[in-house]
Amino acid sequence: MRLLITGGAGFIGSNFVRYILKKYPGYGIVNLDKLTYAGNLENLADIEGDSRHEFVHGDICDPDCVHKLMSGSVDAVVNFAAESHVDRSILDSSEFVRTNIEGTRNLLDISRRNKIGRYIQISTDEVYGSLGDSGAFTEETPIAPNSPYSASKAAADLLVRSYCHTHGFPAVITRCSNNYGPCQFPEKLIPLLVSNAMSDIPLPIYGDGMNVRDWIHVEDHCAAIDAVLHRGETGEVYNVGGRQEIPNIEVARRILAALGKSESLLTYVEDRPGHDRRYAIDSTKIETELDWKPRITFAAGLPETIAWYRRNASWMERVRSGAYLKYYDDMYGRRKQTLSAR
Ligand code: NAD
Ligand code: TDX
Repeated sequence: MRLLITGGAGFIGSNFVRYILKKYPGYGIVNLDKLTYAGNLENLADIEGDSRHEFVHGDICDPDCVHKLMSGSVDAVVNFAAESHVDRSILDSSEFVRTNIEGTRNLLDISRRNKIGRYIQISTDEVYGSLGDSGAFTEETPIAPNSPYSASKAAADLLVRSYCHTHGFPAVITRCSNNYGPCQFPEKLIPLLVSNAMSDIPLPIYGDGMNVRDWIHVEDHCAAIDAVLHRGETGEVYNVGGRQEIPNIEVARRILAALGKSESLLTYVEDRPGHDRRYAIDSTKIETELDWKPRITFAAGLPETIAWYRRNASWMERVRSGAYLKYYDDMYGRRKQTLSAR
């Protein structure tokens, strides 16, 4: 099988590329990524030179680029490419609308024209909005996004749904909860707190710290996407969650304890505007229909993830300083592949 993976230089996408190459030695991957601030070729350094993986620097909104890639032999598309950070969407939503909505539309149209056999839209639990103290999102929960980020993801989901309904387009949507693991950009809670704690910088806790997220290790998310890619039913939505709901302040305390740092680093800061209070995912459908379940507990996955960031302190340092952009130039200069040369 030959996959077009978009956003494969980002956090989840790069983990998925690695997951697929390891599990399916016969598969080929075309990895299309714009290399925004969040895309980092260093996340793929360990598979450099693997002929089964071809990196293409490009934009999912660019019809010519996407068409050229799809008119080769692509069997399935997995769309990770997105602007993914809620706080950034509050400051400026324009790139979220462009990439997350227009980019998805472009992929859908060109996939349809090229008769792609399977399309997976990587969505998020945030499209369902926020929960009170009890209950969990099911696939039947009405969509009620609260941030410009989640609104753009919900709009993309609705486009995917409409292409399935109107054109019989073979798409499936996954909606996953908060991921953690190696290679996550340190604007997101866990790598940000780990990085700050390692440098004895205060840990910013929004509001009262009691907002709850359902944490899933990125490896478990990759396994869920694998299950949906191979066994998911066209037109369906599959929720994916870790069944590990934890308030933010508790996450921060566990990180400090794991690193042997003082809780005096905890610093309550002004709340995020429109901050969703609680997410929880009911993933019964994928567990029963596709035989998937999360395997990595937060108790095991968090220390392992912290250990990864400690072992890769130079990765973190380069990402935080912006020096990884130089790595782009070095790596990309060597591996540059213009579409016209393909
Ligand atoms: P990320 O921000 O780490 O990576 C996004 C990647 O997309 C980057 O490599 C970036 O360069 C690329 N990209 C951005 N705009 C692009 C464009 N126009 N064309 C091509 N590439 C582009 O994000 P992530 O955390 O890995 O999330 C991946 C996907 O999973 C997103 O769609 C996100 O909405 C979804 N998701 C994330 C989480 C989470 O906890 N991180 C949870 C559920 C769903
Ligand atoms: O400095 C911080 N302090 C803090 O208290 C940051 C960055 C976050 N927070 C809080 C806000 C949230 O309640 O921690 C929680 C997690 O925040 P993020 O890491 O920004 O994630 P979240 O807003 O929950 O969204 C994430 O999960 C769903 C991803 O960023 C999305 O891409 C994904 O769709």
